[in-house]
Amino acid sequence: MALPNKVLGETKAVKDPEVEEREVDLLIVGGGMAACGAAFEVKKWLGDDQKVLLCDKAAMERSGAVAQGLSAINTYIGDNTPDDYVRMVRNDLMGIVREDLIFDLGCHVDDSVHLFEEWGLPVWKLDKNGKNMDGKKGQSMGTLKSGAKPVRTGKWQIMINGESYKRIVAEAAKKAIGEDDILERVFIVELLLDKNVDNQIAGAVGFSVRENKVFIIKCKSMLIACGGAVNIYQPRSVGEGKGRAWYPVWNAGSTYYLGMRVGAELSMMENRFTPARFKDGYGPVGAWFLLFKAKALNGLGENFAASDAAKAELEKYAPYGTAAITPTCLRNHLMLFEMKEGRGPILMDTVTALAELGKTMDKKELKHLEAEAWEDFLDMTCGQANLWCATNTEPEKKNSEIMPTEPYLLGSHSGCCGFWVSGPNYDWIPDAYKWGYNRMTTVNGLFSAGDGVGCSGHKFSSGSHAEGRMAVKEMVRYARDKADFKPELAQSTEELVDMVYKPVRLFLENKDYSTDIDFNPAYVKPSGMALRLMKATHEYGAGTATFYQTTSKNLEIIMDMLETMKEDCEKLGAGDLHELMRAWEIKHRIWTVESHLRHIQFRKESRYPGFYYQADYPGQDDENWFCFSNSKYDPKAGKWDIFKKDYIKILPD
Ligand code: SFD
Ligand code: AMP
Repeated sequence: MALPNKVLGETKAVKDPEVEEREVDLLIVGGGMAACGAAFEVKKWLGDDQKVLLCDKAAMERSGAVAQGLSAINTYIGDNTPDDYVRMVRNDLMGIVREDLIFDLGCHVDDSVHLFEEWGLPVWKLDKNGKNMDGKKGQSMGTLKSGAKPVRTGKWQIMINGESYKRIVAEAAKKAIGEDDILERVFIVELLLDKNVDNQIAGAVGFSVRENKVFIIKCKSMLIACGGAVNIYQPRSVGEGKGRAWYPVWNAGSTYYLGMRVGAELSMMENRFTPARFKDGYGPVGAWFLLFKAKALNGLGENFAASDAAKAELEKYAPYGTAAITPTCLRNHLMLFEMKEGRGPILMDTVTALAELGKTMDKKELKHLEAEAWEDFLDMTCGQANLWCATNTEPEKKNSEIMPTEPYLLGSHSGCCGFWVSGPNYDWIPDAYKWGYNRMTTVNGLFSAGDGVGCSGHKFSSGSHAEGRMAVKEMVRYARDKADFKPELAQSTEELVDMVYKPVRLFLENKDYSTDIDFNPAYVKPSGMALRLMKATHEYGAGTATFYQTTSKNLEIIMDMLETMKEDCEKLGAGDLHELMRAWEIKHRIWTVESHLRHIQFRKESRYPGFYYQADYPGQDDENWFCFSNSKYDPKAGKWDIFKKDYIKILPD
């Protein structure tokens, strides 16, 4: 498949695309960490008579959140226990989590990390004197599996030289599943339920972003692992920097959209992740806080997190706020508190941190330390290193600002929105948490992993991979148990093609009516719709414009705006294949935002201060809200239902 010609522009869309129909037992939608885990694992369990297919909207070598690489693996249990992992996640997410899912993940995640190392990912090690050995030196210390000690950033995180992390993981995945069972550059638009069997997944429809072709794929079981939702709120960057974000810009909430549209129950969609990041470059802060032991200072140069005012603030959120490790949202809350009190901006004290570490180092070691500080960004957010160059920032000489970014929706990092899925079939797991197949959503045959699985954050890259592996085994079992089931679609091929190519046809029919192809009374372009969504969330949906605060009235207004946006999506126009993808992405984003805000509206408290605040319902109300909030869109009736679900504590404190 040829790449679009840069001179001629993107591949023009035509009215009547080719159609390719396929039928498999298992369909994996996505090609990121979770999907690569599934692809690596699937053929070990698949019967000779069963078929699998993986569809990624991009190219697996560099798709998803790990595209640019990462400099740490944030979940490696090692000498810790899965019990402690559950306690850490529970505390970080303010108490309401699915302990069964987290424990299960904690039992399996290290095996994925061991595989990454076996496939060639350099993991930093400690030498016998406790010194850090990175790159090849780290490899010479032996493998984690054989007992070598990793360089722990924090209790759960280990350092890697991870620029090529995704390539390594994708190579193993591709090799295991085989090139013939992969479709790259195919964007999945909608999932399809079975015509005859109620609440049973039967397939998906999508299109190639490289050639005019629609794919209709039937299956018995499916994994949706399309990552989180990015660019749903106006980013802080403007002008030429717009589009810059921390999480992967190409993940448009498809996971949530695809599942919710066929009626899969969602949980904790109100939970968002508003990460603190190096301002403007989005460089992650974990390595600086944990490995380099840097402190964040307020504008007066004070270590505000250690102040009495901060302690008093945290005590309001006990037991989480007073725990040994302050939850991520509350760390943000403290930053916002300082800024609102007029003591901003917040600075990462890189100068003192490097000077302190350098005290016991000779010149060569010191140079190496400085290189590591740069590499932290070069391995995963190289734009931040560019920004340091552009602003003459030498971290050993000049501190850098950090700032809470715009919000993201995800279930694998320090957030926990996603699907309500079945836990594994252990006797200690309450019946309300399991319904037969581990990681299956409430739609039969439809599974998720990584950012898609709700109520169990802090999986990160390694946990998402492991969860994909866990889910796919159950998918094979499901498909085998349903050997006699023959998926049948309710829609005809023509109806499906009409739906997918509607923006193209609308564009082609009307494009000559106006003098500017982007402005036309008959259609709206996706780029305009994206700006419209971002303005609305920014101002009314607790974006950065209002310091992440919203009110009941604001929510009422934005819900109304979203309704109109959804109506107007029927008039999206797309002239090329890239634009067709943008048209579908914006629809996925709008629905995802709607579910997020519906949940915020439902939960009458502010459980995650620092991530968002409801001014009418400040603080936490454990008496009424120590429970999950779940929602379900009924595809037949076109109606939403949103309700409480009991939280069941499994593991004692
Ligand atoms: O520093 C469709 N993450 C970190 N994890 C770590 O372990 N260590 C770190 O250092 C991490 N940090 C970090 C991280 C992410 C990013 C962007 C940065 C820094 C800058 C988090 C992990 O990366 C994350 O947890 C996992 O990648 C989540 O895995 P998964 O599989 O749930 O999502 P994905 O990898 O993004 O993959 C999504 C895939 O879906 C495809 N896709 N395909 C078909 N049709 C559609 N409609 C689709 N929509 C999307 C995508 O192409 C992709 O293949 S740090 O901040 O802490
Ligand atoms: P980040 O770079 O912010 O994505 O964080 C990477 C990892 O470090 C995650 O597991 C975070 O939970 C953790 N982390 C980041 N900052 C801190 C901090 N100040 N204290 C404890 N853990 C942190």
